[in-house]
Amino acid sequence: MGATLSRLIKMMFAKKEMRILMVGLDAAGKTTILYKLKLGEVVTTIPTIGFNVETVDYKNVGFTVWDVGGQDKIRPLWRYYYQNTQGLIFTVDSNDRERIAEARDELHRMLNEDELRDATLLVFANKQDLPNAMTVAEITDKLGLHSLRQRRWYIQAACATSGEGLYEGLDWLSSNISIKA
Ligand SMILES: Nc1nc2c(ncn2[C@@H]2O[C@H](COP(=O)(O)OP(=O)(O)OP(=O)(O)O)[C@@H](O)[C@H]2O)c(=O)[nH]1
Ligand SMILES: [Mg+2]
Repeated sequence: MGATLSRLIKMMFAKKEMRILMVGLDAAGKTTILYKLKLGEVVTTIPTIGFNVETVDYKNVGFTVWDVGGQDKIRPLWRYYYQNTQGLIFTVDSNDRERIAEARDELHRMLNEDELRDATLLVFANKQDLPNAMTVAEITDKLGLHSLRQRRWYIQAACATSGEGLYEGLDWLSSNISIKA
């Protein structure tokens, strides 16, 4: 009994680690989000060829975030990052109405992968500062999120440049991923 209790207490206070894969179409704002979280600053980005990886510490959780380039030619590389992913962050440019169907297809293709079966899904509806941005409700609909079965998912309105919504997203992830302490 005592051993179980001390184990429980340890689990509650130990720093938790979470492996996060962040993908989405090119120019959605993934790298901007990563460095806003890591440095608190808006960095000047260039399209990511390959990946960036950073650890973001927030509320006793160390999020290891893999930010993988989203240009169409390099999207086949996403799958090399699937293994052990606990949380999937799918970032959408809320202003990009022309490519929202393409984003939906990429998202659903990925969610059908066996390796991502247990991954929790957070969608960032990014670039909410732009006047023509689609709302969260519209993006939820266009991405077909309500059709997802056996998937924990959440969509968060965000603006990477101001930082709005980013920590709310991490909050949701931290309380909705089964974590190994
Ligand atoms: N207005 C606005 N612009 C943003 C926002 N987030 C990112 N951007 C801009 O969008 C452009 C693309 O951002 P990136 O972070 O490089 O996009 P990415 O998703 O990493 O793109 P790839 O690496 O090609 O996959 C940059 O010019 C950013 O400054 C936002 O919330 N609002
Ligand atoms: Mg990038």
